[in-house]
Amino acid sequence: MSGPITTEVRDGILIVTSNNPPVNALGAAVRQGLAAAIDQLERDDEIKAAVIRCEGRTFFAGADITEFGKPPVEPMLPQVIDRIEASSKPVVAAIHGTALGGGLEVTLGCHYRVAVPSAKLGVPEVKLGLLPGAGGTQRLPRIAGIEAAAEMCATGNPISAAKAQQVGLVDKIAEEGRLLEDALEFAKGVIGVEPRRSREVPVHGDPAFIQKFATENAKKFRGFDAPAANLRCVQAAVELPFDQGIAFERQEFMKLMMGTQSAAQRHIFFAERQAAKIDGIPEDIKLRDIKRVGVIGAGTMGGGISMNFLQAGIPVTIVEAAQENLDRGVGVIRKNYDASAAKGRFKSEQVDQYMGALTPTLKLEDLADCDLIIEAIYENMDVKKETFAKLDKIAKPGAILASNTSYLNIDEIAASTSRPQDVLGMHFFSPANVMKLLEVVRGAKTAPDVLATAMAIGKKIGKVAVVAGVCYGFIGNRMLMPRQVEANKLLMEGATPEQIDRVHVEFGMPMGPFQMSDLAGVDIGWHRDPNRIENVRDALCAKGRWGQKTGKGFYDYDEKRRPTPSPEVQAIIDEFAAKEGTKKREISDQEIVERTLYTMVNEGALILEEGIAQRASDIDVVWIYGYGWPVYRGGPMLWADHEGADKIVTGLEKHGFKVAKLLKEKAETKGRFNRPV
Ligand code: T1G
Repeated sequence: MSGPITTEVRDGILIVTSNNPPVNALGAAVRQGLAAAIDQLERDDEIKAAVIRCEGRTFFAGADITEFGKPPVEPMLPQVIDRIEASSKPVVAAIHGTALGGGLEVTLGCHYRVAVPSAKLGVPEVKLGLLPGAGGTQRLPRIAGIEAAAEMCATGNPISAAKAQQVGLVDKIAEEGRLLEDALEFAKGVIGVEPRRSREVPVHGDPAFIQKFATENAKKFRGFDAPAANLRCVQAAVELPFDQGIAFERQEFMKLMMGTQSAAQRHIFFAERQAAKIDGIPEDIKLRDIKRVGVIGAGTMGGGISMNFLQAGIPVTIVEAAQENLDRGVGVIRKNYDASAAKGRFKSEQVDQYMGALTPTLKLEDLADCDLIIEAIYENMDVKKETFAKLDKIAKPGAILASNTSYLNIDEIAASTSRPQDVLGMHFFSPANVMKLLEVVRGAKTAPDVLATAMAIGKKIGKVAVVAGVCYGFIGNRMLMPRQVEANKLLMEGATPEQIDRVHVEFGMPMGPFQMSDLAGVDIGWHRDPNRIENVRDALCAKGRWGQKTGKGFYDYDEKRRPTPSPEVQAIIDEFAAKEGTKKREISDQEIVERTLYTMVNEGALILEEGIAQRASDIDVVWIYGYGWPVYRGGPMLWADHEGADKIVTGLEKHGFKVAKLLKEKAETKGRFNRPV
């Protein structure tokens, strides 16, 4: 039998093996092979049972999501799973790696499940805006119980083999390295026994858990369609006979599959992986070896950046100018680790290990043995150029010199060294040990292997790295600017901070522009002269309204940091509006969308025209992972595809904006920024 599925008979047991790298996705050829294997099982009286297993790094990791949106090819996965379940002879799944989505559903069609201790089992479809569409929502409540089924389906989080055994999803834990042997032994033990078909097992557990779980997670599920659909299907398993439950699941699955949210979430799944690819640089380029990292600056960013490397097992030398700042910085790192350990994220010995790999120093010279040095000091070009000039004399040949600058020109910084080819930007997002986005800013002279090494080390420390070109604000912060400019203008014209923020939160952002300003600090970038008051922001800062950290900014905050609109702020806004002679008017929510979100799309189109981003999906990844753009809208450029470029151009022109050429082209040709998935 050619193709990804092969079979072998050993002691009367049919071993069905899939070899479909990289993750044994259940593409058409795999499904056809599985169906043929079940035919062989049924046909050959010498065969008494079967084991289904996978070669490579994992058991089936799900349906082949590259097939979505294409004409279906028989047999479809539900039919294959039904065939396995209906078999008159027992079928055992031998699970390693990650049995996910359709992969887990295949194991549920099997009569028994054997897994190695390191295996993970899950139904992550909800993260793609979907639900397990091959019987998972109906079989899980029967095999694992209502509670486990509800949580697994609605969150998409996988569970360990041990947890799976505890809830009845795994029948036996195999020894690492003996999975096939243990699965064969298990199969021998059930020969002649009527196969235990999942569909015939009664649903068990507490049905009330479903609603309780939905309520407890309402905030997390806000705006998403799929979690509620998953829970409705688990509820259907409780209320309906199996076949009717399956019909309900199919109906709910198709609704999600045809919706924009799943298209958006599948787009981001692939976009995140595409972002790691650098056009024009071979994927097998030799990378520089990063054994030790230097971080300059032990402030919020320097500390957070250091934590990423320490947690990845890479020692860090952290430099500060003054002892008290160094001590404070190291203390904050320790405090953050201790807080995570208290929440069970790390063991205390891990914290000691991380802290043991941190070398604090006051001397820049101590960075001489570092392979990568990241500067995270004051956002001032002169200070940065001076620092890089010193680094140039200290760092060893081949060391990568990176700046964490949020806006400034990497080429100018590189020019202050004799090695511009080794210089680039590594722009982390605050808090740097939490936010997943890393903008890797390539200078005009950055060497290909330096760029590739920075991207690879970004992945190693758990970041989603995106290549950006040099311009003010790179990709994310550059698109933030038109949004902020328009938000400030709208304040002068009659909108309030709470209206503008509400529109953004209702859109799906975690917070609006003014809430974000209060969180980050209204005083960031302020000239610090309380007598120089040229705009609303200056006036707020002059009054100590620096944001949440001072208990008041654009909003007033109570002891729990809950915001309330501030009459004092409104008075300041009105005063400036009067001074400007701007007449107040009723401003619609739609106008706020057009002026703050459509303008971001316009900036994104310019970023693409200028080659600052490699592809539109990179811009989407930046906004999802750097600013919390709702993943069910797929990022600004995919959202533009769904809105329609023509509608966006009309909206922009209505307010007198100059429309980017590329955006205009998309409108004229009904084109898209991203290929549909
Ligand atoms: N289909 C097609 N390609 C896939 C794939 C999939 N399900 N999963 C991964 N890939 C590709 C991926 O694009 C990348 O390609 C390569 O494999 C390595 O992936 C009916 C409808 C399994 C945990 O959601 O979570 O089943 O970039 O870089 O970090 O109910 O991949 O190399 O060209 O992520 O080691 C449900 C999605 C599908 C699992 C491995 N399953 N995959 O992580 O490698 S819907 C999922 C993952 C479904 C049924 C429903 C991860 C991984 P390239 P990678 P990794």
